[in-house]
Amino acid sequence: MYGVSIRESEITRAIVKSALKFLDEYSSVDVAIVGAGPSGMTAAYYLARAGLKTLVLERRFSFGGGIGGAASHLPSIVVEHPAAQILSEDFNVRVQDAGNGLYVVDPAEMIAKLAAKSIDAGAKYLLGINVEDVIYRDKPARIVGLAVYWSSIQMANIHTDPFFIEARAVIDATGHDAEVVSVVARKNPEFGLKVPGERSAYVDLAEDLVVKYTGKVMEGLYVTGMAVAAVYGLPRMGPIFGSMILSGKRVAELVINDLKRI
Ligand code: 48H
Repeated sequence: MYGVSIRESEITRAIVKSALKFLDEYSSVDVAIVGAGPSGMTAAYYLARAGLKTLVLERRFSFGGGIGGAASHLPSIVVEHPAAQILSEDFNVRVQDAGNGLYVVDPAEMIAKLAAKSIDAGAKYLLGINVEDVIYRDKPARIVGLAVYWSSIQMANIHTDPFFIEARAVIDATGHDAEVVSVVARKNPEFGLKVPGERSAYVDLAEDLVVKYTGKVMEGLYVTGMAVAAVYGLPRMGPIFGSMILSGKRVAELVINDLKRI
């Protein structure tokens, strides 16, 4: 074909060699981010840019989380200041002034550029991976990694033991259900974590509080994005995404600062 003869087994070897090299290299990372939604991808960009070995684990085969389906499936994402400026300046996303302090961006562009910018900064993504549990240590209590398996296995509903990824910091960016913090709260009650779930909508309050409460929930475990609202019982904000960007940036700054001190 095109002057080259392709052996089927060589295709297999190329896949297996490169995939295993990747999994080998990334079985231990500085930061594991669970979820490739707006907060997770934003965090990935700043963490990778700071030189940290950053891996994003996403259960779907696609980027973006809630960005794509954004405002009731209408193709516009609303953000406010200063997230609009951050999207424009750091991610090169085109931002349109919609008046009243609001700005509109194209969801497809936002997904593509958050992904591309974070990858160009050095972040790695593993798509189609479901995070089902954490690895912990006691004395002192801390989270030191994740237990994961392929999403297809989860969908097939057949039991398989997970494999492990060690991380100096784990970030829960799983959105409304705060899945990582929830599993720690359920399986390790001695750590005292609770996930009360988010409250009803109150945009002004929600946008500020989600950013304010972004951060460490216990040693080794951080929370960003909508998961913050679930963990701290904060109001939701509906189809406005400024706090997701600010929260992702903030968690990255906190993790960078903490990891520098260790
Ligand atoms: C692997 C997982 C797992 C798992 C989930 O929902 P997201 O977009 O999350 P955020 O917090 O970055 O953004 C929230 C925003 O999209 C939103 O919903 C808003 C602003 N709502 C306001 C309102 O009032 O409703 O993305 C989370 C990602 C998704 O892609 C999931 O597939 C993924 O995390 N994920 N990946 N293992 N256990 N759980």
